[in-house]
Amino acid sequence: MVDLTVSRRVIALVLAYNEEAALPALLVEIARVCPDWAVVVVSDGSTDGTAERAREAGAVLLALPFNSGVATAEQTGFLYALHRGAEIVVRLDGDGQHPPAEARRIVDTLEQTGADVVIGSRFLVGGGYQSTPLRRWGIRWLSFLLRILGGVRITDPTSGLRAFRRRAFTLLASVYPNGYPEPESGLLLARAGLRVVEAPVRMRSRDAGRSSLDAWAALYYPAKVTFALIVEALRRPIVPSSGEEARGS
Ligand SMILES: Nc1nc2c(ncn2[C@@H]2O[C@H](COP(=O)(O)OP(=O)(O)OP(=O)(O)O)[C@@H](O)[C@H]2O)c(=O)[nH]1
Ligand SMILES: [Mg+2]
Repeated sequence: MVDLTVSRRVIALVLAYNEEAALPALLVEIARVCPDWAVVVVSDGSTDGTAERAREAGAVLLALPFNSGVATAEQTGFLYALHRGAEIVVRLDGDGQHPPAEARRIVDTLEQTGADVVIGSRFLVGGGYQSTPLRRWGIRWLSFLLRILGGVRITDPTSGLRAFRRRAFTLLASVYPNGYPEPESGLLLARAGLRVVEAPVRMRSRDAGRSSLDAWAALYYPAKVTFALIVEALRRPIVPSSGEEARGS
């Protein structure tokens, strides 16, 4: 068994819902490429062997009793990282689409640039998995909205491959958008005055398990997130250092 819990400075946060097919290879790859990271898998109500595969690989398993969605799973990981004193959290998808070597590069970018958050973007250099044409259309629309609503340039706002410094995940542990959280959290962080930058990454296509986004969700997603971004832009920005848990009304 590989020891995936050696360090608490950097936590690789792996979100996994029914990913028993892809998870073992991903965990072996993380241990090989990033042996100095602790690895935490959040499985909320997976009905397959996801939790067992995480345990067998030696990862820390945060198992929630029922399915609560990506946002709750991610926030659970942030809370864990906060309580374990981690300095950096890097999020990877449990379906293997986020290569650990790319995760390592965005952590390096976080450390070198002093940014609070680094988002891995598939569109800065091209290559690798770039999603379907319909989804790319939605991504471009959300990117445009983020620019006009928050003045922030995020070319890949739905990317889940992200690295967070403690200041950023402390804030997100107390305030985190529900549903499809990635674009909205980018806006929230930028409006809170945190430094959000992008770095080029290559992703892989999903070759095992099932996507949580069906054709209906691909249409519903941009509509729901557009509304959520507008509401977020109208709210008072969060102040990270004092009382971010209590947003003014
Ligand atoms: N813990 C947890 N993880 C989830 C949940 N929903 C999705 N995930 C994980 O989040 C990651 C991203 O979800 P995907 O369904 O792959 O979404 P996507 O990568 O945008 O879509 P594809 O490109 O079609 O794979 C995957 O690793 C999923 O296992 C959930 O409810 N709970
Ligand atoms: Mg995926």
